[in-house]
Amino acid sequence: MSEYKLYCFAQSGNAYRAALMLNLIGAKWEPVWVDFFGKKEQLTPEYRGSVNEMGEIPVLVDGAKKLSQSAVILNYLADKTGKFQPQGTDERYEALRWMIFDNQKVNGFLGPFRALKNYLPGDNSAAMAFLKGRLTNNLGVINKRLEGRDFLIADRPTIADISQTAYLYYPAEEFGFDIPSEYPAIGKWLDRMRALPNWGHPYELMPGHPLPAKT
Ligand SMILES: N[C@@H](CCC(=O)N[C@@H](CS)C(=O)NCC(=O)O)C(=O)O
Repeated sequence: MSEYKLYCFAQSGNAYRAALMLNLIGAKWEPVWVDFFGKKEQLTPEYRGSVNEMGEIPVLVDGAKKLSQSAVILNYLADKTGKFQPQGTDERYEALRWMIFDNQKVNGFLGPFRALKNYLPGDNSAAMAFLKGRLTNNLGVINKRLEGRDFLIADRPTIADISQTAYLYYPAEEFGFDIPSEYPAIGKWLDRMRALPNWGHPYELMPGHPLPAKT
């Protein structure tokens, strides 16, 4: 029987952070697919009433406990298992510092950029151009951080690294630019993360890929 349930869908890099963590710690878990694009379940009163009042994915269920916000989920699982846990106060704050920067300005911009390119109709070019400008700077910050170091905050992978992966393994054509080759230190770090036991790609770990063809 599964110990954890994760509300998720394959196209969500935010949910991937939690799915990857569950896999890497060897947890028994099962995905609960959220029909984000079709029925837009996240907008329904049922979802907001009984799963997440914020109307967001991912949500982790551990017995009677329900947690949202991937950064909270990662901290919770690290504290519970001792795996990928920052050690000591300084490392904890450092992990938090990079996770907030990522949530807000790296994957926090990459997710909407990819959604505008692939899933949202209309002319999105102005919004995409704005986000691309911010991404060029912010992916550059992460690339510089990873030059000459193996992982973001320590000499071993922590939840800060798992959080940072979010959208970075999705195919280059979904962005229109190739992150691992344009940001080589990120590319090498993605290879190191991919080599961890039980690593899985977002499209393998979470249900709903490919999306049904539009009729
Ligand atoms: N900071 C949140 C972001 C979660 C998030 O924005 N998830 C998207 C799906 S990938 C969502 O639910 N969006 C719904 C909305 O923005 O209304 C996290 O890391 O969990």
